[in-house]
Amino acid sequence: QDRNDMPDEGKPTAPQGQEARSAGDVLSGPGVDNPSVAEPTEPREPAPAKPDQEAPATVSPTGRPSGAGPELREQDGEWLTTAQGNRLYDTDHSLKSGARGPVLLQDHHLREKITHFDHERIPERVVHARGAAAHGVFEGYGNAAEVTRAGFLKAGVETPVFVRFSTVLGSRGSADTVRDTRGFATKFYTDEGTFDLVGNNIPVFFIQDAIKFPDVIHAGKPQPDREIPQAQSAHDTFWDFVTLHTEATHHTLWNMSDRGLPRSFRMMEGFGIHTFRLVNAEGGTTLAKFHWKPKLGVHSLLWEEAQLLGGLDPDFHRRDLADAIEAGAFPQWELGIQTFPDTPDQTFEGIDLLDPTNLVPEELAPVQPIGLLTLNANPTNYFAETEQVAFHPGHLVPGIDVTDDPLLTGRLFSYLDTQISRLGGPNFAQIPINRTHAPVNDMLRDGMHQTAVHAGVAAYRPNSLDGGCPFLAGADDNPYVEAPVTVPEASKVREAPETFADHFTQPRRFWRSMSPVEREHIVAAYTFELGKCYEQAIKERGLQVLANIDPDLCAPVAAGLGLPAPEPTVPIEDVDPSPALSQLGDSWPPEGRVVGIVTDADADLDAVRGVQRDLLSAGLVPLIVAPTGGTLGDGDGTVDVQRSYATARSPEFDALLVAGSVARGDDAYGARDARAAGDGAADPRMVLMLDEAFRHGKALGAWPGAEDALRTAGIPVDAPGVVTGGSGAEILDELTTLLTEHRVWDRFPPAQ
Ligand code: HDD
Repeated sequence: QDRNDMPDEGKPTAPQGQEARSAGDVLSGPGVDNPSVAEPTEPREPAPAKPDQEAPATVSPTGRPSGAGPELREQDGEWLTTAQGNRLYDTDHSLKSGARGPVLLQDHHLREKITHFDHERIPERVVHARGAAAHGVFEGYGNAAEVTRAGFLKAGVETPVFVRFSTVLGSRGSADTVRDTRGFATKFYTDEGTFDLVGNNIPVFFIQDAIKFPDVIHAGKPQPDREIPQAQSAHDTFWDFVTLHTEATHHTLWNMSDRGLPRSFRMMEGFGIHTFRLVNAEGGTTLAKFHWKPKLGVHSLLWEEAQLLGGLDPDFHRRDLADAIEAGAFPQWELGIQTFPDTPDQTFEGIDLLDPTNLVPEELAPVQPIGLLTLNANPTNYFAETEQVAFHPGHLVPGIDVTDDPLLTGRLFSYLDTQISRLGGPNFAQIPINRTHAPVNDMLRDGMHQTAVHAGVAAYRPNSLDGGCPFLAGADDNPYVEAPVTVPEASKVREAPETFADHFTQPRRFWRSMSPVEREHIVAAYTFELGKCYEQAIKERGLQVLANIDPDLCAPVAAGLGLPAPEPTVPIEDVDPSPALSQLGDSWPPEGRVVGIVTDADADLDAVRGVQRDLLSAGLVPLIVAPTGGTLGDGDGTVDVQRSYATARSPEFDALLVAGSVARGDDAYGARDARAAGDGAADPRMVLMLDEAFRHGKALGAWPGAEDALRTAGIPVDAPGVVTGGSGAEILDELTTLLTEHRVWDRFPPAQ
């Protein structure tokens, strides 16, 4: 209905002293034959930006270790307000017509609060949905100048970083300790723009060409009919894919090894995987692979621990990272590079450097450390920072360029594309955690969630209205330069090079580089995973792949599945092992290791406090375990309990020291457990904890006088890694030494 058709009494009336304009007036304007309305003909001066609207802003929370400054916190003043800043006097009751009457639609606060809540979630990442992150700093050693002109690698340059670790397959709420690859993505906020190194804790990838990425992920994610299983590879579609696409064999073998079950994000290596092209100040190029080497060494959980933790503490890894940083035990990694001459064939010692299912053994090309990463601050807000951070392998800085690895090329497309739907539009670079620390002067305008208020009228260049700016960098300004390498002239084809065809030699090298106990774990993992498949044909195909890696790997898995071991269908050629691939055989700093001190109110509490102090000053984390929570002792000499019998379980601890008895707790559980009859009987929960810790190869010690507690729990006190019989200090010393090797490996009988 036209407004003019309204009856007179419904028409708006003109404010006093003004004439109401007719519809004809409103419609007049440029192009309408009405000389009384003038069209502007002179270009207008742009309105100057207000000081707080300068755009795009370069301030970022990462400039401050805590992650957010007051200007970014979006919270100010003492009063609870609406999003528009109107003070509220009540937020717990809807506006109603009388206390028992209907809720009124006019309640803006109610509608705003619920509407905002309804839209709190954004789509989770299609892969790597579950993650945890931290802020830190990277310092270059200055020794990479010969191969790259990247400014952040120069000696002493400190660059803020944000690092996100993740699992690949699970949803955002899945457990941390599942068997999976871990993401290791680092954002360097360098002066020359942002550099993202988006890697994993495994140096090779499942596929050789990005076009297969949707397929491998469809196969690994929960099956589409029932959405089962969550965050696990032990199912038919995953094994169907990786046995039909044998290029996945190498990565799958790493997943089945201890690398699939990291003890901590702090104890993982990281790899850039692809071969990159480094460019030095003279334009000379070198091929390189990036490595992160953790100062604490590479260590893993046992499968049983990982499974227990899935229920006991699904946040085990994120908690471990956040606790360590909060306690000041800042995790550190050295960034290293393996370098290779940039030859036309892009191979090294016969290894195709463009094939991301290949690694180059460190014995052939040593990893040269070029800088140090320290994570020193937890995020302030998970959603704002960890969830909204957007990585992209195409975020490069001068001196680091890409190669023609077909997996990398596809990634260069995918990451930008995914942020647009995940973060709701093309302006995700303006989200505080994603803001570069370098000045930005781009021609990107408008779009969903545009928060910059751009001044000027000429969003193009050159122009004659905004001074022709911005200017283009010249050769002396170290601009972003793609290395002008020659692209071979060839026909357009959809095929892989012949050098991508060998899928078994590199996995065989990995298998043959493992220690006996690591091999035992791999055999157990394949037996479990293939054993969980329903389809017989998939199990048989899985065994065929294993036979082609090495019949010695295939035979015990076949035995476990109750199937015959097939003959290999490829020649089983010898390959030199690479000792660097094994996690065992060295020792590492025990810092940050968790030592449970099992004690009780009757123990020598002064001595317990002494142990706590010694462990803390050695950089370890002592946790007091006692029958119930609260405080032991009274007066000045009290000890706070961190874990009770009801909350303590073995996988949380790297070592246990019994400094008291393990007698039945008098909480509800202890009191009613029929097996714990009589005063002084061992508490079944402590028996279980000590038994598990022993089976899992944890260092165990008993304080003088507490050896009986171990015996009561059925622990053979003369077994390797069980420390009794010395002074308290000696026992502690020995436990700490045992921790430098992560586990008491001698307790595991060598595999047959
Ligand atoms: Fe990817 C996320 C690592 C291949 C497509 N990837 C993502 C993350 C990591 C990796 C660590 C999480 C980043 C974060 O914490 O936000 N991806 C890798 C590595 C690969 C790899 C090391 C091979 C060497 N990825 C790969 C391919 C494709 C993708 C071949 C697509 C063709 N990856 C994505 C993605 C994600 C992603 C869909 C999901 C969320 C995101 O990007 O930001 O675009």
